[in-house]
Amino acid sequence: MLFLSVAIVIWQDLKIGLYGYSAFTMEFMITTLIGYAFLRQRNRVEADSALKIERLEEDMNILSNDIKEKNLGVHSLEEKLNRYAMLKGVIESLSTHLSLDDINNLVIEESVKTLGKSGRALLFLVDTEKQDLMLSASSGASRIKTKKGDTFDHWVLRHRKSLIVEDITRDFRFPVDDVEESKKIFKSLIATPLISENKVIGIMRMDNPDVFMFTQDDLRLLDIISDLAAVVIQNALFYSRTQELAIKDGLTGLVVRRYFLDRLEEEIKRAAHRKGAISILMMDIDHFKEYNDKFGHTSGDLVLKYLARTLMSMVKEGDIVARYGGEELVILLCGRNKKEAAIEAEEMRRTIQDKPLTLRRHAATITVSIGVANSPEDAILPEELIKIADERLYKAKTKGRNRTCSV
Ligand code: GH3
Ligand code: MG
Ligand code: MG
Repeated sequence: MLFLSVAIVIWQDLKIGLYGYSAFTMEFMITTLIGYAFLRQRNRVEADSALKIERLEEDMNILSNDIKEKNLGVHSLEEKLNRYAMLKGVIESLSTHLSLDDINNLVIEESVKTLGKSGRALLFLVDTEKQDLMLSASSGASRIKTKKGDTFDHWVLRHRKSLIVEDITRDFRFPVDDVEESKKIFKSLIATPLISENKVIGIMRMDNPDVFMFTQDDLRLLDIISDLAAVVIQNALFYSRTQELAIKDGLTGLVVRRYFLDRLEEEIKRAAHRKGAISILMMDIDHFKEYNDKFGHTSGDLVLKYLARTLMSMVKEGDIVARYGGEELVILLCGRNKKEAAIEAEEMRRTIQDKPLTLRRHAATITVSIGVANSPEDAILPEELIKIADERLYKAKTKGRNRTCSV
C-alpha cells in the first residue's frame, strides 16, 4: 500500500516534469511519514479489534455458562415441581385407605414412585409392647434377613432423625461387623423416622447396592412422605385398636362371643364349600366358684388369663379361641374331624390338669370339662352345633368333670 502510494506520487511528478532529487526526497519522506502513520493507526485498530473480540468471546462464554446453569436450574425446578405434584397424589391415595396393611404397602409404592430410585424400600413399624422394629412392608427385596431392622434403622430409632449414608464402607458411625454383613446387599441408603405425637412409630428406609445413589433432595422427599405416612398409619392403628377393643375381651384378650358366632357361621360355610370339616370345643372350668371363694376373685381372674394363654399357644393358625361367657370358653378347630378334635381336646384338658398354678402361695390344680361337636357330622347350622357341644359339656360335668365328651 505504502509503496503503491509512493509510486503513484512519483509517477504524477514525472508526468508534470517536476521531478528532481530534492522533490523526490521530500515526497518520499512525506509519503513514508503518511505511510508510517497509516500503519500505526491500522495496527492500533487491529489490536483494539482483537481485544474487543476477546472480550466478546469472554462475555459469550460467561453467558453460555449462565444459560447452561439456568437450564439446569429450570430442569431441577421442573423435577421438583413434578415431585411435589406426585406428593399431592401420595396424600390423595393415602387418605383413601383405612386398613393398615393397605396403607403400609401404599406408603412403599408411593415412595418408590415419587423418588424414582431403584433398590429396596422397607417400612418398619415399632412394636410398642416389645419396643422393637417389625418389618411391615417392602419392595425390591426377595429375602430380608433383618426383619427387626439393622444397625442403620436402629440408629434412626435411637436418634429420632433422618439418615443418609452415601457409602456405608466409609461411614464410621456404624460398627464394622454390621457394615461387613450389610455391604453384600447395599452400599448407600436413606432412612427417616415416622413420628406421631412425639413418638417414633416407624422407620421408612430405601437402600441401593451402589454407592452415592441418594441425594439430600431424596432424603427431604422421603421425610415429607414419612410425615404423611405417620399421620395415616397412626389413624389406621387407632382404628384397628378400636375395632380390636370391640371384639376382644378385656381380661383374657380372647375374642368375644358375638365375634365367634359370626366367624363360626363363615367357617361352616367355607368348610361346606370345600367339603371339609370344622369342630368346636365347649370348655368350662370345674368348680370355679370354689377357686374364687378360696383364693379370691383376683386369683380367679389370673386363672382365666392363664387358661386363655395356654389354649392360644396350643391351637393352630386360623383356629379361634373365644370367651363364650363367664368361665366358659369355646374353641373352633378348622379342618379337623371329630376324632382329631377329640384327641386335641384331650391334650388340652391334660395340659391344664398337669400344670398346677400358684394361687396365694398355694399350689392349685385347675381342671376343665369339654364338649366336642363337629360339622357336618353332628350339625350343619351353627346354633345347632353349639347346642350339641353344650349338651356334651353338660354330660362331661355330670359324669364327674375333668373329662371330654364327644358323643
Ligand atoms: P362347675 O362349672 O364345675 O359346675 O362349677 P362352677 O363353680 O365352675 O360353676 P358355677 O356356674 O356355679 O360358677 C361359675 C363361677 O365362675 C362363678 C363366677 O364367680 C365365676 N366367674 C365367672 N366369670 C368370672 C370372672 O371373670 N372372674 C372370676 N374370678 N370369676 C368368674
Ligand atoms: Mg364352671
Ligand atoms: Mg360355667
